[in-house]
Amino acid sequence: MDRTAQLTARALSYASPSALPVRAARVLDANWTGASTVPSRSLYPHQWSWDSAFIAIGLRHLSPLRAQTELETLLAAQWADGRVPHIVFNPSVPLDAYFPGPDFWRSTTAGHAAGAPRTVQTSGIVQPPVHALAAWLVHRADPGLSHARGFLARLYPRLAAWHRYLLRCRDLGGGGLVSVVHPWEQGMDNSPCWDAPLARIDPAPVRSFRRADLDHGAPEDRPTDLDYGRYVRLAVEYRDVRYADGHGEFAVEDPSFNALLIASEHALAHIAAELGASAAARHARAERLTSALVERLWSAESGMFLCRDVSGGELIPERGVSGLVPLLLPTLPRELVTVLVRTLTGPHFGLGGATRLVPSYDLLGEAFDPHRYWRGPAWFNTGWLVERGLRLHGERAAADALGAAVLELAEASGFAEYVDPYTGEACGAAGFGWTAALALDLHQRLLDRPG
Ligand code: 9WN
Repeated sequence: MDRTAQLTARALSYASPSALPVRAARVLDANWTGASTVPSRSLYPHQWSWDSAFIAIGLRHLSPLRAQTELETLLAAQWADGRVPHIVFNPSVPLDAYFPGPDFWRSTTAGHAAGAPRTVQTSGIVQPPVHALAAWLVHRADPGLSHARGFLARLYPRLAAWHRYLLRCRDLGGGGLVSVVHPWEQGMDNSPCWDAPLARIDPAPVRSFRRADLDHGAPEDRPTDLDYGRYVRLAVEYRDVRYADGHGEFAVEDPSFNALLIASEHALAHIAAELGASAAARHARAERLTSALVERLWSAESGMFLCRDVSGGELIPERGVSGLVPLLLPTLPRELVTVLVRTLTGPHFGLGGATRLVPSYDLLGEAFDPHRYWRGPAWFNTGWLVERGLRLHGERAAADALGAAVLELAEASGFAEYVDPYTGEACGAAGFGWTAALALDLHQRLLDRPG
C-alpha cells in the first residue's frame, strides 16, 4: 500500500471520512517537478524558498525522501556568502512565464562577487528562514532514512551559514535583528505595513517591464502596477550594486521574519544536539534574538508586534498578521502571549468571531481589502504558524478551532492560495503548494492526537 493509501486508510479508521489527504497529495504530486515542488504550475512555475520549507513539512507525511530532496534542491542553490535565494529558476520553463525571471536577476554575473552558483540561475534576494525548522521536522518524520542519507549532517553547515549571513550582513538597524531589503523578502508582498517605507521609492516606469502574473491572476486580487514599479526599482538597485548589503533605500525589521529565524535557530540547536554537537550557544542566541524582538518591535499600545522602518527609525503603525507570528516562540513572556491572543480574537483580527482564519491585515485598518493579496485575505501558512503558537502556549480551544478552519477551508477552496477572510471564497492560484502541504500536516497531527 503506498503512503497516500495508508493515510486514507488511517483517516477512515478514525471515522474521519475526509478526502483531504488524497486531494492534498494530488496537488503536491501535480506540482512536483522531480527535484522540488512549484507553488503553482501557472502563477509560480519555479522553486520558491519559504514555499519549499512549508511544502517539505507537509511532504514528510507522504514521502520523507521527497521532503528531504525538496530542501536539498533549494540549499544546493545557496550562494557562497550564505544567502538562500528566494527563487531557484527551472531552466526548462520559458523566460516570459514569470516576471522577474533569470534574465532580470542575472545571478551568475551580477551575483558573482557574492558567490552565486554557476550552474543554476536564482534571484538575489531572500525569503523567511523557515528551513531549519522544516529540516528538523522532516528529519523527525523518518530518523532512520535521515541518518542513512546523512540528511542532517549535510544540511547543517548550509543552514548554519544561512543564519550567519542574516545575522552578519542584515543587521542593518544595528539592534541585533535582521532587516529585509525588499517586500518580496518578507513574503507578504503588498502588506500595508510596507506602504510608508515604499512611498519613498521612485517607481520604475510601468512600460519598462511586463508583468506575467496578470496572465493568470485577477488584477483586483494582485498588487497594483505602482507596487510593481517600486518592487522593480528596489530589485534593480540591489542587482546593480552586485547584491552587496547596506546600500539600499528600503530596510525594515519585520516580526514574522525574525520570529521564524528564532524558531529556526532553536531547531538548529536540536539538529546540532542530534549530530553530537553542543546546542547551548544556539539556544542562547535564540534567547538574545527573542529579547531584541521584544525590545525593538513590541508595541503595548497596538497589542502586538509591529514592523520597524530602519531608515526612519520608527515603528510602522499598521497591524499585519506578521505581528502575531511571534506567538510561535517558546520563551515569549506569558503576559505578551496573553495580549497577542486578545488582539487575535479581538476586533482587529476577529478570530473565532467575524473570521475563522487569521486575516493578513487589520479588519479595521484603512487599507483593508478582503481580496487583494496580503492586504486582508487569509493565508494558510500564517494560519498554520498561529495554530502552532496557540497550541504551544496552551490555548487549546483556539488552536483546535483554527486548525479545523484551516482543514475545512483549504479543502473547500480547492487548496487556494488565499481566501476572503469573511466568506472563505477562494482567491489567487488554485492547487497551491503550501496550502495543500500544511493542511496535510495539520490533518496528520490531528490523527496522531485523536480526541
Ligand atoms: C514574489 C510564491 C510566492 C510566495 C510569496 C507570495 C508570492 C511572489 C509574487 O508568491 O510572491 O516572490 O510573484 O507575487 O507573496 O509569499 O512565496 O508562492
